Amino acid sequence: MTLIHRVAVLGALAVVTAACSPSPARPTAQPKTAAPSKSAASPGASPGASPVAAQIRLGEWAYSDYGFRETQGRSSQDVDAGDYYFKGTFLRGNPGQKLTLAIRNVAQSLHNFSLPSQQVDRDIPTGGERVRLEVTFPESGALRFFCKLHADRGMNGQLLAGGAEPQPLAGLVPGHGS
Ligand SMILES: [Cu+2]
Repeated sequence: MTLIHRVAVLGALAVVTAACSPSPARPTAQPKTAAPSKSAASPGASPGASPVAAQIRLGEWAYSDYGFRETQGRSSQDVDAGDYYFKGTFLRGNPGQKLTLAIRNVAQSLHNFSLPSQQVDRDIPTGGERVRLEVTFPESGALRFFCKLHADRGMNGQLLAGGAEPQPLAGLVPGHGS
């Protein structure tokens, strides 16, 4: 078969294929990404769904652990609030450092950021608009912050001064005594 013939045959096949297709809905070429994929197995995953975080327990409180944020020398830090976590969870700063948190609710339910020793009790409404509030790192050790609605579901975090590690901290949830 000569090249000319081959081209002619292919051309004819293409015409036949096109003519036989009853509808253009089915693309003739299968996308290369048609290989088995995990995403196909979970079509119901919604964008607001949160991955399961490791929960660690420090004293009387569980913490949904979405990691550390190193904020030494910074003036602001973005934080996400979701069901039921803060991301980041453990914020490191210099002793006495002031830090503005810009907190965005990435979930469908109301959350809150509370740090009673600094008179902070702010709701974080849904919708994605960042709520800005200032916190101050302790001179040493750690301070616990929490969502007052979901602290018992692991929605806790800590401000860590210097090289302090996450540690057991007692603390009240408003409504559970004051
Ligand atoms: Cu919450």
